[in-house]
Amino acid sequence: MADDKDDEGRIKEKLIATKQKWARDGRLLTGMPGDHRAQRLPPGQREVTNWPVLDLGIQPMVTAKRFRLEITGLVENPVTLSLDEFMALPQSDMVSDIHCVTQWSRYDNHWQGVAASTLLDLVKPTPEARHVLFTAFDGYTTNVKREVFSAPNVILAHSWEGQPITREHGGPVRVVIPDWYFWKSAKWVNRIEFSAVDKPGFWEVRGYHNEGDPWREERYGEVKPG
Ligand SMILES: Nc1nc2c(c(=O)[nH]1)N[C@H]1C(S)=C(S)[C@@H](COP(=O)(O)O)O[C@H]1N2
Ligand SMILES: [Mo]
Repeated sequence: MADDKDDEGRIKEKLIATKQKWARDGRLLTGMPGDHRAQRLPPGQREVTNWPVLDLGIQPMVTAKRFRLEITGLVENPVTLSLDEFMALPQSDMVSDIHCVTQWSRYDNHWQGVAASTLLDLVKPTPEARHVLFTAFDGYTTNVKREVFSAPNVILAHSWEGQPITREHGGPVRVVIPDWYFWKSAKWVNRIEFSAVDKPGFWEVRGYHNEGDPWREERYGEVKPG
């Protein structure tokens, strides 16, 4: 983690340890039976109207000069984009809800940026590329299956509600994967790697679920009952 300069904060070891314990204990699981997909609010969530900030204690300063988006691995056409090159790609607008594993949901967020589908057309992942790993400027990583990244509502966003995404929320560019819990949406994204094998990310190796579907309450992996 070469980027965790002092002015960007310190890793919150205690907070990470607490969240890891919650994962072990299965905290926040309602165990509500049935199919909840019909309702907008997933089980165990409550709606908020503010936008909480969650990070590991580091909010990297990613200037336009420093920003690079590398898309690599099992792709026909790997690219490394500057911010200008990223902004010059075809732009999309999307509206989606946020569902955080810590139980808050925020409705109707207006995003602007480059659709995942646009990036997929650009780099052309090979048929073997079943998995995607995101790496961010704070050292954070998170993984999804290729089909999750390929969903039509996935966007690499630079703006929220018509304004550039702030540093605390992951600007200049963050991932938004609305159908999954928000820990899968990497802030300050730096690298997208396509691979044949799954590479679990920061929270996934600390007890979080490898998928993350809010309607199935996929908060934690291998929760021991009781
Ligand atoms: N780079 C990076 N991305 C990250 C995180 C992080 O610590 N670093 N935290 C994740 C978690 S746990 C959540 S809930 C959301 C929070 O995004 P927000 O602060 O914009 O609400 O970002 C996700 N993406
Ligand atoms: Mo989170």
